[in-house]
Amino acid sequence: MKSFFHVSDIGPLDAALKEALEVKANPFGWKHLGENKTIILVFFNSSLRTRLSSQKAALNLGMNPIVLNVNGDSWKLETELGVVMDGDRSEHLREAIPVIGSYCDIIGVRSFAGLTDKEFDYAETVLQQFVEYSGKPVISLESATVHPCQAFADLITIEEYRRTKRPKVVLTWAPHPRALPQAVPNSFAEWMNAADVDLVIAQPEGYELDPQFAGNARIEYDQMKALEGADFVYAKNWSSVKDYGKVLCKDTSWTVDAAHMAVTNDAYFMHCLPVRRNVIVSDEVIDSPRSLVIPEAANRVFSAQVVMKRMLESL
Ligand code: SN0
Repeated sequence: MKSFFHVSDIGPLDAALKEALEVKANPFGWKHLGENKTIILVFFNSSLRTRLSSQKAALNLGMNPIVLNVNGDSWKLETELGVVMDGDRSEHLREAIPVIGSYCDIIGVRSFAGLTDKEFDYAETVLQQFVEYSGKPVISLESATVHPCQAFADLITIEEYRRTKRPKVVLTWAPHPRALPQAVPNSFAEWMNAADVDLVIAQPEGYELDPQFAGNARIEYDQMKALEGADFVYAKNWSSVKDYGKVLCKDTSWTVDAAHMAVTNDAYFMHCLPVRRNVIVSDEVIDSPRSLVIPEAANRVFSAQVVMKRMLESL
């Protein structure tokens, strides 16, 4: 596998899921693959799960993980080409990336959407420079438009907990005080569209996801109606695509609480974390036995491990 951004990069999902469950059952079974191999994980933004699960996945495969926190430990990096670098950014990606590439075999990059320039974000300008200038396989650890390691872990979790062959999965927008990227809902929708599930996206007007990710999902503007009979409720806030990066709605009636869960088919609750309690979801729902947020986060190790395993196998 050359890079990991989209569901198409992983090939048939049945095989990927089977492999994830094999890796989960035997996490150290492929430890020889990573011997004398190095992965560099570059973080332009904060992280808890991605940072730890990626390192754990690399260690399970016998690899050496090195973490670089840009803006903290390194020089501040310029990401735009053609600018006069007389500000506070000391080094350009054009030099930093090939240097990083010369020290490792695989690169993981976290680089959130800036949410000001849609064209810059949706061209995945930062991630594409890593592909172009490093010469190494690149994993998106949440980049401007996608978070594939999360979506793969979500799919593994749904596979483990589903009670029917084709569960109803509802991705519901929920309120948040800040403008957040679309990467998590984009990838979740992309992966659920590719999987054998009935996907419904519930959102207020103006929150339509880019069609390349929303695909053929049913869109519902009445959240309660969308939730009826759901087997899985996946809550997430995102900012508007149309009115790029803007918060258009703060309606707290969209916060997922017990009344929302009551109309579902005794659904499981999911969220990628970090989550704002009593903003996105009530304490009662996230603390209930139907909440999968912890097993979902635990599966982040195995989604990352399958991706790294396949990259190591094709080096
Ligand atoms: C990120 C996002 O894309 O929504 C990362 C999710 C994995 N979330 C946040 O930035 C939340 C920040 C906050 O203040 O709650």
